[in-house]
Parts: sequence; structure tokens; C-alpha cells
Amino acid sequence: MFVDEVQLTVKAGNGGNGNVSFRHEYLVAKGGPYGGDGGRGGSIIFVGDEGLTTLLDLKYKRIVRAQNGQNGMTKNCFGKSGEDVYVKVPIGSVVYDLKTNAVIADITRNKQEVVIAKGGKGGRGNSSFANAHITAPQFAESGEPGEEKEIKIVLKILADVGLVGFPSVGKSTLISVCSASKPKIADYPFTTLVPNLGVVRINDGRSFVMADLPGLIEGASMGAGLGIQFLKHIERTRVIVHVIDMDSYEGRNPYDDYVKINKELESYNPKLLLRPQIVAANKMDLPNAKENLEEFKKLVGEDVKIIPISAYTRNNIEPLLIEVANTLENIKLDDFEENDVDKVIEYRYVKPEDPFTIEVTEEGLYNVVGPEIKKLFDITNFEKEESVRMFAMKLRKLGVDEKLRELGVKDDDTVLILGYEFEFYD
Ligand SMILES: Nc1nc2c(ncn2[C@@H]2O[C@H](COP(=O)(O)OP(=O)(O)OP(=O)(O)O)[C@@H](O)[C@H]2O)c(=O)[nH]1
Ligand SMILES: [Mg+2]
Repeated sequence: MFVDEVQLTVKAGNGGNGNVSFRHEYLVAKGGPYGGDGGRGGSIIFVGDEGLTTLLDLKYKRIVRAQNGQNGMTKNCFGKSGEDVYVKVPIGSVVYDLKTNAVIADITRNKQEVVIAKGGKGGRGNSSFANAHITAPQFAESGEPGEEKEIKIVLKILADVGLVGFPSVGKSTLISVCSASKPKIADYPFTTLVPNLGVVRINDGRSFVMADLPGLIEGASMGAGLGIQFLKHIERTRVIVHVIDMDSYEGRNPYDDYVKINKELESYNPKLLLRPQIVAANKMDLPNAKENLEEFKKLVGEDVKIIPISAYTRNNIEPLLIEVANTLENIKLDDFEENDVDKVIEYRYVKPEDPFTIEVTEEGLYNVVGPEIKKLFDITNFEKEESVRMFAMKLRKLGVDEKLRELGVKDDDTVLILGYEFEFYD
């Protein structure tokens, strides 16, 4: 089974809580703070693995979790960190955050590692807080929660060249004669159900990766046939080899085929037509082919690069491969990136979220919210005065106090933080 799209939840480990304890010394009740830090929560890390070709391993997983960090212990002992979880994914996996639809990772290399969900930091134990003014801190930080995300992984095959065309035009036959890939070949449509990759080596030493894709038909971009499911793979190939049956299988006309397939590519993504395209005029060993080719050449005009071949008799294959290699060499990476909508658009700089924003409630109170505030809130122990003081100090550092004062808040006024009431004072 070929699985090229899965959804799952990733939950990194929470950080362990810091510890509050004191050294026991002779005749000294609280001999000095002695509580260690909590351990870091385990992260979830995706790793590119060239041995994998599908996302099948993840298909039946609902959730991937990493361990929590251990709480800090007395005697200044740190809690153990949670173990990181490594998840192998095939090269060409693109990871999306389902909530924002942003690309979190694009795994394009073997052994490439990307942190998908970060483990929470461990809370600091009370010995971290001792200073000249607070010699016996009664508080420690709680651990930070680990990141949790709903993600979608889409496998978009990365190949230098993709073979496209109607069913039964000879795409699989072509890849089988120029690479070690041995896909099924037969004279009925939709023989190929999943993409095949092959490494092509030509006699002059150059090589590239070719993808044999399932046949397209009219309406593919709207979901007909195997259609749209595989059009996404063409998005990431740098050169398109359009295979056309010059013998006109089942009474089809080569020029018609050419136009229809290009129309499908265009409706799926207009930028696909900007990709260099080479026509492999196949089945030249068959009787009608010669005449059809002349007609075809006239109709498409001079600008279209056409190489007549017979995949079956292996005739004229090398010139086609040389043309592909030359074209690949002449594509500047910039050209490609510009055409590669998916990559470019989603990789644009994303403005980081403001650390906080201030909303006004129906009662006219100011409410301070935001991811950074939530993070600080979560690690604060509100039963301990010192911990609360630390929280207030951090808010001030973020500029919350200044902003509130600008808005006209005065001492003893009530403000909300994440909906909870606090009294404002300096
Ligand atoms: N005579 C002749 N037959 C060919 C040639 N190339 C392919 N064929 C035949 O055409 C039929 C279809 O070939 P495939 O390679 O399976 O075609 P495909 O494009 O991969 O088809 P789908 O996987 O269904 O999209 C097979 O019977 C092949 O033997 C050729 O150059 N000459
Ligand atoms: Mg095939």
C-alpha cells in the first residue's frame, strides 16, 4: 500500500517541576535551599530516511508522545530529562500544522532532523532562586508543558524528472529500460497505481532521479482516475517528460493527448506549465507512428522539444536522457524555486506572534493575553508569594506594565491576566 498522506497528533513531554527543599544542618532548621531543577521533557524529532518510500508506518498511529521530564529532587539533584522520540519519515515529506496550515518541516535530505514538537523546559528548583535578598526561597518553578500539535504529513516525491502522460503510453516501460526500477508493465490502463522512482545513469557519467507516475486522464485535476492524488508529485519535479503514444492507442490522437494533459497540469497548478517539458514521442516502432509524428510536429510548432523513441525496442533512448540531463543542468536553482509554489509561498517569513496583546473586556477591564504570558503563567506557583513576584517581574520585562500604564491603568486598578483578576501596582 502506498500512503502519501497521514494526520496525527504529536505531544512532547512536559518539563519536570522544580523542587523545594532545604539542607538539614545541626541546629539549623533551614540550612539553605537544596531543591534541584526538573528535567526537560522529551521532544519529537522527525528524521529523513532514504530507505522509506511511503508513510505507511505512521498510517495507524493516532498520537506520538514523548516522555515527561522527572521532577527535581532534594540535594540539588536534577530530574532526568524525558527521552526524545525519533520518527523516521521518507525523503520528500512535508509536515503541516493543521491549525495554521503552515509548513513546519520539509524533509529533503537523508538523516535530516527537524524538531516537530519541543519538550517543555524543566522548572528551576529553589536553590536557583537564592540570592542576597532571598536566602531561603520557598518556591520553585513548575515545568513548562511540552508542545502539542495536530499535524498532517504529505509525501511529495522529490525527483529531477517526472514522466507524465495518458495511461498505457509507455511510461513504466521507459523507466524500466533506463533505470533499475522494474515496475509492472501491461497493455491495460492504470497499470501503475503508485509512483516508482529510478536512478538513471547515462554513459557520460551524469545521473538523475526519474519518477514514473500513474497515468493521467481528462479531468484528473478534478479527481478523475487516480488524478489529483498524484499531481502533487509532479509539483516537485524539475523537468517534465511528457510521454505520448505516437501510434494512437484506442484511436486517440497524439496532439489531442498532448493538449489534454497540459490542460490538466495547468488546472492543477498553472506554474507547472513553466517547468521545462520534453516530449518523448513513444512507440515509434509501430506502423502509424511516423505519419502521426509529422502531423504532431506541425501542430505543436517549433518551440516544443520532441525526441522520438521506442521504449520497447530501446531505440533512441540515450538522446532523450542526454536532453533531460542538459535541461537539468541549465535550470538555475532560482528559476526552480520561483516556480515551486509550494515551497516558496509557505516558506516566506512569518512574523512571530507578539509576546502579548491587551484586550478590553465587556466590563471595560484590560485583559493581558498571549502565548508568552500563558507560558509564564503555567510555570508560576500562585500559592507562593515569591513565585508570584517573579511572575510580576517577568511581565514587567516583557513591557506589560508600561503598556498598561500607557493605557491609563493606575495603582490598585484591577487588570486581568488570561482572564484572572490581579491588582495593578508597582
Ligand atoms: N510497440 C510498443 N509498445 C510499447 C512501447 N512502450 C510501451 N509499450 C507497450 O504499451 C503497453 C503499456 O505500457 P506501460 O509501460 O505499462 O504504460 P504506462 O504508461 O506505464 O501505463 P499506465 O501505468 O497504465 O499509466 C505495454 O503493453 C507495453 O509493452 C513501445 O515503444 N512500442
Ligand atoms: Mg505504468
